[in-house]
Amino acid sequence: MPFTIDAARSIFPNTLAADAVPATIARFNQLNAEDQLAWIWFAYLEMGQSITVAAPGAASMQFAEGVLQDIRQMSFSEQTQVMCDLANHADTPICRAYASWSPNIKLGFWYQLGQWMEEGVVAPIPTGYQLSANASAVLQAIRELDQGQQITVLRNAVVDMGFDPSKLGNYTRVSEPVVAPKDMSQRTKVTIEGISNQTVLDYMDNLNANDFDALIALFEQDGALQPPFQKPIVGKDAVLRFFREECQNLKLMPERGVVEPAEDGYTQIKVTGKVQTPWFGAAVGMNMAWRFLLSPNNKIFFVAIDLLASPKELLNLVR
Ligand code: 45D
Repeated sequence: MPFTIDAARSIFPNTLAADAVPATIARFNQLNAEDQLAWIWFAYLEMGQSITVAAPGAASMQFAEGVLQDIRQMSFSEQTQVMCDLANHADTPICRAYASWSPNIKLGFWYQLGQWMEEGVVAPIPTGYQLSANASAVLQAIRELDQGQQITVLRNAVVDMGFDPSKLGNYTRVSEPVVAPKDMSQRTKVTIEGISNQTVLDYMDNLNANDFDALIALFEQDGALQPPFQKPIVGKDAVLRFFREECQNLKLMPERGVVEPAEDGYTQIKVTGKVQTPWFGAAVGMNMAWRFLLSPNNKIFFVAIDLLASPKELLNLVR
């Protein structure tokens, strides 16, 4: 076999990803739990002035309902303890439940807590809370990112909280039910300047239609998908599970691309464009690249999805 997943990861090496995102997360992780919670609160408040969550119903919350109601009944100091435990990755029943949830459920959970903090039902960040000097510096760092990068930092901060899922042993993963694929009459077709490859066009259209069965059929059996700032997810079964658990209701708006032959009959294709998440809708268009490596029979052997460093990168199609 000519290509390994590892080799595939470095196609189009000139693609500049938004390294500021993991850098900001790394600095955030150095803060203590109180500072982390206050930091997210302030970042979220500031962002809320320019972008608001478009679809609070983006996650169906019945799965977190039990834990949310338990927290609602607690005293302020118990609630604060729960939030600190989550930031500290502590080993508690709530932190374990949290670890079993999909990212969308985690986001919905915090969205609800944030609402309750505003309403005074859940312990707020104390008025006049003074961020440490480090936390203030990290807050300044997120201010300097574009909106797509800001929401990615917040998302990743939330997803990392709770008990470490790899230490859970056998557990039931909790994610939202898979919605039915869009009706054929409701589907749209993308057009990508410079790209007529049907696999790439079908990838975009099927993901936009939540048609994960058609989508996964575009992959090689041992194919892989690498989400932004993550390691590749390898093999059709794992990729399909990822689509069902984490990729509902995205809107992909690819703009342009380039096709080049690679070794041994493979083809590499880079596409750039925007992606919207159901949480923020049209309010935030993330600048993204897809780097595809297609096998000789035109199936996806590898695709990396990158959050780009700047809008300028949308035009960077060079190898
Ligand atoms: O701690 O082609 C409080 C793939 C304070 C699939 C709070 C993709 C205390 C293949 C404020 C209460 C998926 C890879 C916390 C494409 C506290 C593919 C709350 C890409 C935490 C294109 C904070 C998809 C809150 C992409 C409520 C790139 C924060 C999707 C909420 C990106 C933050 C989606 C929210 C992103 C962030 C979504 C709602 C970045 C949502 C971000």
